[in-house]
Amino acid sequence: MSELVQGRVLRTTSGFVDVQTDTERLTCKVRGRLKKKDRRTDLVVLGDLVMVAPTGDGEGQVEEVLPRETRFSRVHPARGGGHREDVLIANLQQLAIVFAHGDPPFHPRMLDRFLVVAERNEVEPLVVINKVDQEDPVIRDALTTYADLGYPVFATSTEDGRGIDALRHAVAGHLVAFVGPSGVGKSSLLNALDPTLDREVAETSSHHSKGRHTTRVATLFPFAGGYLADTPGIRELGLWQIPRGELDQCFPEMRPFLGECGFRNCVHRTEPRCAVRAAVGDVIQAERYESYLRLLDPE
Ligand SMILES: Nc1nc2c(ncn2[C@@H]2O[C@H](COP(=O)(O)OP(=O)(O)O)[C@@H](O)[C@H]2O)c(=O)[nH]1
Ligand SMILES: [Mg+2]
Ligand SMILES: [Zn+2]
Repeated sequence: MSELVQGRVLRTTSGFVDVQTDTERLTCKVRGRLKKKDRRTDLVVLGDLVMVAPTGDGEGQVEEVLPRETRFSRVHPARGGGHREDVLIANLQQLAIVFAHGDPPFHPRMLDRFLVVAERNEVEPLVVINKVDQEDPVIRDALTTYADLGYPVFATSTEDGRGIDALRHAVAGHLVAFVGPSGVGKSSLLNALDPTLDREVAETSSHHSKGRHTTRVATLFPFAGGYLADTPGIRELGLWQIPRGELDQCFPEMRPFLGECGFRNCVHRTEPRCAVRAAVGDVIQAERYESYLRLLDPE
């Protein structure tokens, strides 16, 4: 049997995964024994570190999946109650959440949704506000909220280059995904951050609103000394469900009050003696609490 080598999963398609080792890119099958052990579809996902046995001609077999540092999962309501999770990306380190001055308008509820998903997956969120070359007092004021919460905030412009070096420095060497509404400048930012990046990323992503993303495959691109994850489904993460009982922990400013409420399973909505509600308007901003309520009971 050939020596096992370590590699990173850069692409997954039905039945095969592309693995980048130190020296080559291999098209791999996944060992049957691994599949039997666990029938899940997220057995080997984008970003996984794996041990492969090369079988010659640029092919190989995945023998082992190394433990994941993080799992970026999508949560689905399960049949019969409870939740089911699908891991979309393994070892994701950062989620760059992009909004813009001017057009399209800032959407604080959506930013909060993205932040909650990042918190739940224990991935570092980077708040990126692009198009700072344009005036927008609304977003400028809103952003101090997020900086005060301790989130890293980057003000960037692909027009005049402001903030690009700082953002590049923050993402360098990491596995990062960019999310945010269409038109905020994600593709422009990717190109500004790493001009060697395959333009295909930029082109394909901009067709998102026309539904072309449904046919794309999950791919990692070498990016700024690390990797950029381009994953169908991740752009809709604003719609992901977080289990109700876990939502409060995804708001860092609520954490000091959890366990202080009168009822142990308090969801901080109408319960008496709620420590979280008592802090709204003080430590907890009313706008953020409003986002919490919306996520708790989506229409
Ligand atoms: N004024 C200004 N416009 C920008 C900036 N970045 C991107 N744009 C413009 O915003 C529009 C959408 O950009 P694009 O990168 O396609 O956004 P995406 O949909 O998020 O990928 C394009 O017309 C860009 O030229 C910026 O920093 N300042
Ligand atoms: Mg785009
Ligand atoms: Zn409470």
